[in-house]
Amino acid sequence: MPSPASAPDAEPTPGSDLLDGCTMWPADAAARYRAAGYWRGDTLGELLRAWALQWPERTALVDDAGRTTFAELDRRADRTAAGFARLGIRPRDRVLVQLPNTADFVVVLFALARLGAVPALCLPAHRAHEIGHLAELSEAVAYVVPDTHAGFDHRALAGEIRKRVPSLRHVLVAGEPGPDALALASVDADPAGLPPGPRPDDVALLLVSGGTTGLPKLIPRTHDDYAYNARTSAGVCELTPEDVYLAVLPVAHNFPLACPGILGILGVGGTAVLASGPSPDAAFPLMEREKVTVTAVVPPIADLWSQMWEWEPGDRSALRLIQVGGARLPAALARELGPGLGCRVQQVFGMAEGLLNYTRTEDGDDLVAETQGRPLSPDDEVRIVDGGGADVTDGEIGELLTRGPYTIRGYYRVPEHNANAFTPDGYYRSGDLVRRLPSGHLVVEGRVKEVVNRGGEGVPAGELEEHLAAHPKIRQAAVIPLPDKVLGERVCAVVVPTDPADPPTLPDVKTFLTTAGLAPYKMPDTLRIAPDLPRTPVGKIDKRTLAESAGESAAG
Ligand code: OOB
Repeated sequence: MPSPASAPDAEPTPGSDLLDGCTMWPADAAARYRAAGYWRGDTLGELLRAWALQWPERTALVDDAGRTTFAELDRRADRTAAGFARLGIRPRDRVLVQLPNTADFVVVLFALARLGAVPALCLPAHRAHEIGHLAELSEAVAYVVPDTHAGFDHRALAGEIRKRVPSLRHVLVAGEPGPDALALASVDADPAGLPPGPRPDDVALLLVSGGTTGLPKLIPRTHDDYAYNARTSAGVCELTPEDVYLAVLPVAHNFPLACPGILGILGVGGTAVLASGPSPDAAFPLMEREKVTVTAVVPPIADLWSQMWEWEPGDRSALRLIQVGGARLPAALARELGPGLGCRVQQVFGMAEGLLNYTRTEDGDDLVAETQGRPLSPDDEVRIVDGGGADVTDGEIGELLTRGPYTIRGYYRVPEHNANAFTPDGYYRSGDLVRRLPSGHLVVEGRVKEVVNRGGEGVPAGELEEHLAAHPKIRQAAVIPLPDKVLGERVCAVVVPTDPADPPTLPDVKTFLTTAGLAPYKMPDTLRIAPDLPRTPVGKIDKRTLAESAGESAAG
């Protein structure tokens, strides 16, 4: 009898027809998540169908081009899916999607989900370096771009990538396609002949990892896990059909997409408003016009908004909740923000790899100001470990490891990296240094790699940044290591002053930190005053760029 492997018509083993290069949950964990009702056997495409049947005439999306009802979104997703199929795009083919915050983004996402093709969600700010890498890694067959965005011609970038990456057969342009590409609007066909959709345990999308070091990685999220992520997040934020969610961060990012973001608000029959960006110019008028009730920002935007709120005209009083996450929110700003904006504040400590922590409605002011929340799911398993991998006691700082119903078990197609990024029993090593309070809330103290090794003593950058941000003359602070002949590394604090005409001095800062009770070895050795801090595409402090420029100025 031929062995199953060599028999041409052998039945595939269950799961073996899933996207290659992905590590999925073991069968017992998957069975548990289904039994607990987390994974409900939904696909994103079917979910949209159900929403459109329930609320056909409600407004699903608002963008610069106008308003889109749920029925219209459903119809556009179907027709675009059929258009992709007609181009020869098949289930499980990867498609790079690099669209700004527009209804087109949402249509393309659902269209690919219906077809079972897999979008890799690139940020508008990604350029040839990242896109080329992601295209090669995923062997993408198509690349969807805007014509131009924020003064950049994406068609030229797409042309360049197509020359470099042989798998890339189609460039689809939202807007004017130019000579060598197709208009996204022409990706349109009768959906009657669409193939059957994907399975709930299929990969629905690939998120791009948010690290500021090395090339980005792709994060495979399944229909089941991502639907749970969005639905349960909507529950924690108490979203209702009356809510209006404003997306100001790039929607390819997990936070505005599904925490609860666009998918969460659509799932309750509410409206998603897509802003071109987070500047008060772009966001504030939309907040007034659309009576926005919920939005999500990164801490520097929260800071900017809190400074601008009372000076900018307009009635934004419908806002009831501002979610802040992506980087550490200084406690002082967390306390100012709610009274300043006249709404509730929620801290969100999340990662594209999965685990989400939220502060809850019932949490008191101190928990909301001083912690980054607690895990979303009762089945989120969180371990906090020391350098040797042993669990620390509650209150001690250690590295957060996690696994659960919406946390990946491996990045896409990087087995060597996965061997270190995950423990043998499937925990994701987040690289985040945290401590846990008795209530289960987590406090983020920094990154494992962002500990300045000062002559053998470890100074966690995050902890020092938090203390620095509490100084009245400091608006924002970032702590980086500088090379030092004696100590190996010394502590450099780069600060944006509250008043540029009256910046703090190093002795000022040291006195302040000493009064706050900080250990002498954690004092900054160098203080740099900067007008601003470099940012990643979603607005986190870009420490790599900062360290490079600080290194150059230290050398020069
Ligand atoms: C979110 O996702 P990513 O993948 O861009 O970045 C994840 C990393 C975390 O590992 C942590 O280092 C940092 O960003 N981070 C925070 C934080 N939220 C994220 N650090 C301190 N305080 C926080 N509140 O950034 C993300 C994904 C979903 C929801 C919210 C944020």
